[in-house]
Amino acid sequence: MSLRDRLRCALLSLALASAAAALPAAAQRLAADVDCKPTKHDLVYDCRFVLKEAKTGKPVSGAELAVGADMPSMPMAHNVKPVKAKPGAAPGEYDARIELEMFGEWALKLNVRGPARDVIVKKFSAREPVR
Ligand SMILES: [Cu+2]
Repeated sequence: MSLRDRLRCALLSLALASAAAALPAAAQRLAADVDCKPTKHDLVYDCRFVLKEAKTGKPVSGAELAVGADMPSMPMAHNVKPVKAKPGAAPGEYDARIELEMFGEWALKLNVRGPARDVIVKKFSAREPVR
């Protein structure tokens, strides 16, 4: 690596670091557990999401959660409209019915807004039921 490349690299990482520092104070890392159960309709799943603070594991209630879905192997091929999740019974729980377009590997995109905000991507594999 030439000196110039090294310099460019250092500048780039500096720029990235300051971009990260510019995030609003309310931004915090969230984590999510996802449990999706098939319904009697193919490709329709009842999903339960548990949102929590990544650092402490504390459940995050009172957030607005919208769940979208995409297939990483088929960029731009799908257009699943994000659905709003409803708060569940326990703290940090949210429920949403997800309707996918084909079986295979999906990435669920959890868009969290409200008191806590983050975007969490979770893999989900939609398996064809054995009949
Ligand atoms: Cu696909």
